[in-house]
Amino acid sequence: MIPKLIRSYHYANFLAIASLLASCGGPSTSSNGMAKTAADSTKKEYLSQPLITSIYTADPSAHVFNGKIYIYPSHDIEAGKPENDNGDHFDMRDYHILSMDSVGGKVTDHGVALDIKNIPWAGRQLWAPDAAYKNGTYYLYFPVKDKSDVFRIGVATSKDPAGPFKAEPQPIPGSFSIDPAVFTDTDGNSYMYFGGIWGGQLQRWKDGKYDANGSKTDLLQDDAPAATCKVAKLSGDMLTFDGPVKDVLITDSAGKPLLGKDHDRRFFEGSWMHKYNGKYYFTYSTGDTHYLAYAIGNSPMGPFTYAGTFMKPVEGWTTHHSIIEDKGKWYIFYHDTQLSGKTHLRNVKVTELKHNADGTIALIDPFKKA
Ligand code: FUB
Repeated sequence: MIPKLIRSYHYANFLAIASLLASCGGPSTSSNGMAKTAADSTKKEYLSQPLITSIYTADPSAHVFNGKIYIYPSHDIEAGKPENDNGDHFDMRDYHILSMDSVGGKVTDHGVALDIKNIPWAGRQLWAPDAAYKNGTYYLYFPVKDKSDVFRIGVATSKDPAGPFKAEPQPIPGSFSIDPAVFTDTDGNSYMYFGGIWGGQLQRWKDGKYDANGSKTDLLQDDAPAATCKVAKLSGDMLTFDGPVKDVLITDSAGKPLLGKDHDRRFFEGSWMHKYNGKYYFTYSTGDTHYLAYAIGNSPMGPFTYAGTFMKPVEGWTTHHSIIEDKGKWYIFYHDTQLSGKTHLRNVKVTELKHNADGTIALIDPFKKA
């Protein structure tokens, strides 16, 4: 069992630990997010290198459009905001879209695709976006706090996958929290997965109502089913939800929902969906334990059975990913803090992802022994 002191620390505490460890030259977390001891600080190298070094980028949502790979990341900046449990220091103000012909090719930064000043309802903090395509239009989905400081999800459109994008005048009705991930199934239906606990405010929402003191509710209790990701089918025009927002149910192998205290396995933020051999793979970050985990189901709406961890903790507090298939290979896009050593100034990376013959995903270690 993880002591309460360890479980309750957040971004700010992590930063101090990460800086300390960076000076020791090793990766910054152990499996529970705490400092590694001298005994396990073997010198390691990064598995892959930042895709771009001219700006800080994070939360990479990758897609193949027109035979090219487009990456829709957050654009991290040093905004000078104090670090706190709400993640106020992640105060991003625009998006840049990256593209490349294939993994390993030249990366192009297409410049500002959407600026917060051009989103009429936005207050602050442009967090992790995603994109989709339908009928000649590209859709950029983005979470941002509204003028009341409540996270909502907006959508912007363009005829070019690299933008610029024009935001709709209002957020998507019924949307809340962060980290939209849009999956289009082989039958043409699209679904949005969204939500993130703690700074992402998911725990403050109950029965469609927002409670600013929601972190004190039963939604984060140890022995209750864990607060979980949300999913909604998208309407034909991709601009609204078509039907109710539902919970993404993640169970153990006995069919029981994962519990709030199950920090190594329960959902925290940063979801993604991919389909492989007819099965639906729901992937996500476990947040304070820093794993990327996956659960497998027979429908895009779930339920999903927890299947394991597929990436060990990266350097930096947050871990956020996307998965694509391109030219017959599968890839995971992710981020760490190699360039800055600071948890809010991240850089995106890519490496290959492998499905095993039994349908499991091979575990990725973002570090290799030197
Ligand atoms: O980039 C801001 C937040 O950090 C994202 O929304 C989370 O997924 C985490 O990566």
